[in-house]
Amino acid sequence: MSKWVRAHTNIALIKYWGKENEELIIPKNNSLSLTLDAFYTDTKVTFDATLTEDQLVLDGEQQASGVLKKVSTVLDLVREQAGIKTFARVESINYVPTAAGLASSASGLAALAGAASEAAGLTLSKKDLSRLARHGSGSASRSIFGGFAEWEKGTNDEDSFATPVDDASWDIGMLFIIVKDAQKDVSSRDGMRRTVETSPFYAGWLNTLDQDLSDMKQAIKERSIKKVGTIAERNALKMHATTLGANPPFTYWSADSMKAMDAVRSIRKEGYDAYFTMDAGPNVKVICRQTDMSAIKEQLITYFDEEQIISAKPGPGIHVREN
Ligand code: FM0
Repeated sequence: MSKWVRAHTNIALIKYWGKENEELIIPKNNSLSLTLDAFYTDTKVTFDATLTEDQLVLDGEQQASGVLKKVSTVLDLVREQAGIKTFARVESINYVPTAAGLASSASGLAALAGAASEAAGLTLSKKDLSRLARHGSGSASRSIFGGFAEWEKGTNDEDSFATPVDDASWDIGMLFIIVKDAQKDVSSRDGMRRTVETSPFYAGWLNTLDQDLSDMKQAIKERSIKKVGTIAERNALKMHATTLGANPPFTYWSADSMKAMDAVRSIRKEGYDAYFTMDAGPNVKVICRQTDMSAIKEQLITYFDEEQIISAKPGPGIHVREN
């Protein structure tokens, strides 16, 4: 009997944005993230000789074969390593506190890497699990680890993987602001490709990354929310600036994203250390002290409905689910 494996999502403080090698998912730059407790995926894989194709049952619903591309990429690598010839049934449950539209490829593909290798009887190191998850989705490479993790870009399949940076067992947390006015979708995969290929600002993004990354590592060492937040906010704004220079241009920001960023700036003026970051969608994440989270949430619900705000703390790395 194969086991259920749980992986938590992560949010990058230094963003991954752009691939050096599209096929192997080797990134242009190192990235650094915080794994969170509030959002996670449980996955179980069963290799089954009676199947005629790979199957994905997500939250109880069988998915069309079109969405299976990333899943089959990971399964193929596991089959190759384990000498398995059969297709697999993948059962997956996404745990998201509300209907947040936070479908997470990071937790999903990390859990799949863990569950598939477990079902195949492979005993992979964390490093090799991270490499495997990377093939599904780049950001998934970081969800193998709890706390802060850095994905070292490397140059090839062997040396591109995440490593733990700090267990985040200090006073840091994140509030998610789930906005309601979703923008037209550009997937992160398509968005980063278009930006690399066409945005004149992309070079500027890459130029400042090493500095942001080393500043961030120092800030984490110092356990300084002020510094971690300031660097993360700056890094996210730079990433989002590159999309405006793309051809055709695009943005992940909606009117409510702007409202959320303004709210965070106002809360900061009131004396709280609160900083925002955003990914390839309109939701806004607020970096702050865990001990300030309820006070900051009180302020945020003067701008948004209470159910739009979700509190998260640092979360654990990938593990077999206990039950
Ligand atoms: O997480 O093409 O992993 O560092 O979330 O599957 O490798 O979905 F803000 C964007 C995540 C990108 C930043 O990209 O892309 C980050 C982002 P894939 P992902």
